[in-house]
Amino acid sequence: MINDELNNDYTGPFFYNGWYHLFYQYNADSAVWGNITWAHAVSRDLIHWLHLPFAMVPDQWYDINGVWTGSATILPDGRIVMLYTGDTRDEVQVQCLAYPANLSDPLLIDWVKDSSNPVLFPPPGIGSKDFRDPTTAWLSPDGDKWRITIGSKVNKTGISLIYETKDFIEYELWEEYLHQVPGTGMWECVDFYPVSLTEENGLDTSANGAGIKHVLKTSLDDDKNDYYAIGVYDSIKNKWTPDDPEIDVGIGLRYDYGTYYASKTFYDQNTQRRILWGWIRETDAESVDLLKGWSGVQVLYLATILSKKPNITLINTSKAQILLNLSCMQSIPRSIVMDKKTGKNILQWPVEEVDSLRLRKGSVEINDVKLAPGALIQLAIDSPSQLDLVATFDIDEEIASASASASEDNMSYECSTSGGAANRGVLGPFGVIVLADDILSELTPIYFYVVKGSNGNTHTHFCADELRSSKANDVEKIVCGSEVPVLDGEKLSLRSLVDHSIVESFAQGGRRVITSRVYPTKAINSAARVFLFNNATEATVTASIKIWKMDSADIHPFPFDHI
Ligand code: DQQ
Repeated sequence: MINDELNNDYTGPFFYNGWYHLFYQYNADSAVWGNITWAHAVSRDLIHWLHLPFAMVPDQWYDINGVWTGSATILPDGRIVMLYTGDTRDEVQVQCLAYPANLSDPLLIDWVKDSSNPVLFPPPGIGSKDFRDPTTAWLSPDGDKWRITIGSKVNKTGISLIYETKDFIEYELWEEYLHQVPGTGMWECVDFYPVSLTEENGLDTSANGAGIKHVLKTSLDDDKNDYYAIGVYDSIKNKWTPDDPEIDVGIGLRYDYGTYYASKTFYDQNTQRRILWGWIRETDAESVDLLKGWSGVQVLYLATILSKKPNITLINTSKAQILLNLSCMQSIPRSIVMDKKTGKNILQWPVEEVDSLRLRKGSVEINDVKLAPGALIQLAIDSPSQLDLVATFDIDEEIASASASASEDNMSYECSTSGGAANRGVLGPFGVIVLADDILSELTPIYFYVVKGSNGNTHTHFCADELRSSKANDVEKIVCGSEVPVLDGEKLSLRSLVDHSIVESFAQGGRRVITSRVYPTKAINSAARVFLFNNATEATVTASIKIWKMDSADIHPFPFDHI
């Protein structure tokens, strides 16, 4: 029997003295949520990780029911401030302050909770269970105060409270909210950060002014998805306004149209990037998680378990569910920039360090292959469960115009209600199939579906079809995706990172992203296959693809007693 354990949100990331620090919500006692502790890991390069002792455990009256999610702020003098939510012995959500015990310890192993904790209680009018997940702080315009925002709700309206502080101990509540959106419910893990309209680099959280917009992100407790919007932050009024009220936070764009929640960014001052991580939850039944003894994708612990207990059997999941390899931790870290071409969305892209895992030997490249309607081409690659794959697709223009009226009835196409890749249209679906077995009894297609109306307008959808991803019955299998902007002259492009039972797919340079959490039982390890396909009824598609086998990341366990 292995130890039961659970991982959820990742929390408080930062870069300091040459090391990336990552903490995450962890339950060492069970595969279901509870007893939440801060586990801690460090990396030099976001790829290879060293596991450290727990940073904080629930051991004070103000966090005895859980050391919940929080954020780090690095002060100009080099001190690190960690704000987190404690769940008190009476189950009241309060904000607490912690910091590294010894800043000269390069790994910052020991953490101290401040003696003035808790530093914030829920204010009047806010429910005691609706006050959590403080953000990284940013400076007020005159630079003398720090500001943070904390998610909450009033009735069904999701809100973002603003506090000001000079010392992170005494706080003043700003009268108005940073933002609010009716009908969106509790806002968890709010994130608020600037993006540059002109530069390629990311920005420090306090940056503001000309050529800068702000992204506001919330994790909606009611539907377990992360939504963001781009807007303008008036730092005098402390108000953020979305560029387009129709795609406001919680009702518009998602970071990821698959399984991705409780994400958080941090500014990496080392490389001037804004980096995003998210938690990939299980989509099987909780009873199954209890049987198998773990849940939540967190590579380090699985690696640790397996190194100590190589003969364990993971119930129901197949070995394919063991994510020892490519992923760094949680989701693969993504860099975030504004999409300057559309001006309407951010671009998310796997951090370039991931490319260092690409193995030159055994990579496959095919250029300009014609995929006729109904085409299916298997790609000969060994190690097909652990891949980085980049593909472009071009639809034969003549057919696309001739077919305009035929596809008119499909203008209301949506990935989620489309029936998946088996459902044929005039101009789609086409794309790649990963984690397939030889006879295609299991498969996960990642694809585009193009619709062209009689007015000549083209709509392109980017989808991932989990419907046949597993023979197992007790796992969620849906079709996910979204319409994706494609500008004049652009080819359709996708990149998928395949890691045994997770496929993170990026369309059009990261305008849309889908993380598929799948549970193959046959298409595992060397039995998995990769295909190019075109299931359109009329369009021929020209495809080019490059696939790299990916090396495994080094994950060093710390010698914990409980393993
Ligand atoms: N998980 C944490 C909370 C947060 C939620 C507790 C989001 O702080 O709101 O584990 O998954």
